Amino acid sequence: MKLYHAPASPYVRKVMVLAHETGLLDSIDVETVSTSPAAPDAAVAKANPVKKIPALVTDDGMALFDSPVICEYLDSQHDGPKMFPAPGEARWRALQLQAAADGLLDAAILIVYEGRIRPEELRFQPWVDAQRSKIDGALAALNTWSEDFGDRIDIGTISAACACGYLDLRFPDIDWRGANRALAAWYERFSARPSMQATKPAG
Ligand code: GSF
Repeated sequence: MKLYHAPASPYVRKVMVLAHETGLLDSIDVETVSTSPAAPDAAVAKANPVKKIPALVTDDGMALFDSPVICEYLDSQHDGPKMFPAPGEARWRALQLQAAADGLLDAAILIVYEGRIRPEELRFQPWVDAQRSKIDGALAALNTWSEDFGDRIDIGTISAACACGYLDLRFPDIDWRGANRALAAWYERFSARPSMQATKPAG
């Protein structure tokens, strides 16, 4: 399988952490690309009409996106403990957690692009503030839920960890730990996992 990849992408990291946890890493050929709304990568655009990474091309030529779909596909390709629980309460909790973490990342990425792509004179602070409010709301939910995470490893906790790691990478000025102590304590333990250490983005 070919994975279109960028080391700093938190959504790509979700896929890579799951691949580590499920023993699928050796079956994935990683192709590192650089893509942005202002300069989409042509190969990515062939695999994903939305022109975003991660995008996966399976061994039988199927092009899959976005990270939830790619992660669920990978989870169908191994015989170990599943990262997507079977239908029922545990599954809905894991998918709900993934959705909150992805929503945090979606808001964070929009702030990054506002600053990286939009010319300074066109930037709109109320827009940035609105995205920051979404990040804070998602963090509060993750913090509440994290009290029951225990040692759970599934698509939800993987997504939550990648979201926390992204804030450290791109928003070092946000002290998310101060207002979310339960989440911070959980993340301290979870981020020590080999799968997290092996996929830690360079600063
Ligand atoms: C979001 C991926 C995404 O925004 C997913 O995979 O879950 N819902 C998707 N990827 C960014 C790169 S990143 O910063 O993670 C991306 O491809 N941006 C390029 C663009 O054109 O938006």
